[in-house]
Amino acid sequence: MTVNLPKLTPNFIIIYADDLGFGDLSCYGASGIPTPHLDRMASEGLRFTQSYATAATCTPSRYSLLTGAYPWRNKRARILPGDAPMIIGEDERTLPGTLRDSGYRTAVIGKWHIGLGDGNIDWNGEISPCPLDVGFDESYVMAATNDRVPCVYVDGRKVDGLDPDDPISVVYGGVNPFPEVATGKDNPELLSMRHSDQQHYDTIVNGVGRIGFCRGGRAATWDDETMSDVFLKRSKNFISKNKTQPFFLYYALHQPHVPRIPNPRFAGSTDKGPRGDVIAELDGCVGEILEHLKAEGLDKNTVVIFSSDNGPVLDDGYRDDASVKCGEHKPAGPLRGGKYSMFDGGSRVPMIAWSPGYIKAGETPALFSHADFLMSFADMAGATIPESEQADSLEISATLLGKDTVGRDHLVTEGIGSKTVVRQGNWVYIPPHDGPKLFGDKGIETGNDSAPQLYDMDADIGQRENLAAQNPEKVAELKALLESIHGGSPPSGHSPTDVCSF
Ligand code: NG6
Ligand code: CA
Repeated sequence: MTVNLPKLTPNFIIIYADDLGFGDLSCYGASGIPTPHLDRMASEGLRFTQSYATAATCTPSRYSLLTGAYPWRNKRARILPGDAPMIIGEDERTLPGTLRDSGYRTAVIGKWHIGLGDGNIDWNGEISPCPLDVGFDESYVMAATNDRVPCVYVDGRKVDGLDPDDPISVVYGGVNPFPEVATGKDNPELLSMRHSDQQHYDTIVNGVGRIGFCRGGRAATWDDETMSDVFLKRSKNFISKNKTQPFFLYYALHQPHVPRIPNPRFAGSTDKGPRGDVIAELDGCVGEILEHLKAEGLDKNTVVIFSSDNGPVLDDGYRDDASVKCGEHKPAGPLRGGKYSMFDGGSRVPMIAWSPGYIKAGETPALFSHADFLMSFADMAGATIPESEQADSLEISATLLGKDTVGRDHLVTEGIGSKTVVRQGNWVYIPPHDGPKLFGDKGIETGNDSAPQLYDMDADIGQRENLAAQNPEKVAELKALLESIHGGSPPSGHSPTDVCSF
């Protein structure tokens, strides 16, 4: 459908990092990892200090980014295995679908992790549903994460480069059903990357143990070292191809998620080991996209958002020196907790909105939820969404453009297992939860406590002083607010593939 749009309708690009923390960039206070392009993007754009992904893990956050709905509304929105079915319904309102209906060309390039197929996926045939069924015109994705099989790119409905004589089979759970496939468990001598847990010792692909069993698809297997270049090149092509009409690109980076395998150009470029190197690589990608927009004359008419799907983790299953080499660098900055956590380190993430034509440079403390892209972009694109389909998304484009510095009144986030947390103004309320205080051996605080927790984020960004006992009225008010949003308890997204008894 071609629609004549008003001249100033912007293009949109969301560059979404995978597990990048609030403190990982110099423009957010870090000093150990060079991120010159993101720092420049921040100095030319609007730097958010209180923007939140909706969850502390990937699938739930990305589900909200694309649908505008809080993840606990969908009990399948939890960390998905690589063969999980698509969790967005084909008739569900989505951000790309809304923009496509308004005349935009839309693409997702990079990490998907929202599920593919209908539960009985045939990797050797047509994959349906896929991103093309939920609003994207083009799709070039890794199905789940870079530590999960199948380690292939899916181009539209097909695995890219698949040799039909070497079909792919994927199985999750149990014991290895493919005797010819080497696993990290039985063939550790074949591993070139060391392991710290038993979840990443199934199929060995490129010398790295992955979660899940997989055989076949050798010609289609990705090369971890060039993954960044593959997604970047596709993204630049998509931009160039669509320069004469509005477009939306969801460029979903795989860095700095494990396994961290930078291109040799970046290997050793920092003194922080592979985690630092892939952050430097990610920064390079952002720089190239901004340069490319300028070269194509699109920099004044494109809104670029850079953010992350959840907070940081150092050791997430591979011993890659991230903890050892971290030194003084604090991936979550001043925040408590990290990936998986109910504390702010789990879901408060760096976010920069850049658009020389639309957004004045600066910094904003406005409260923003990644669920808000749906309504806010829709408004800028001239689309209207019926109230019944707005989900949890708010039209706060003025906040995104820096004209409003308050943003939301309140928002809900969640730690792993759909454990919800509410923030209103400067207050964060974490309901009582049983469970371990630390997340496995990752050194990350979960936020579990049998007592209610209340923090004043203005006075105590590190959530050190639980003020619940002194403020029973505030606790009651926020408890009631949270329950008015989701009822007594949200559906639990916890599953055996979530790590730890959590
Ligand atoms: C966990 C994996 C972790 C990562 C995560 C998903 C362990 C032992 N395993 O189950 O490595 O893949 O799932 O990350 O932690 S996410 O960013 O996609 O949510
Ligand atoms: Ca993630």
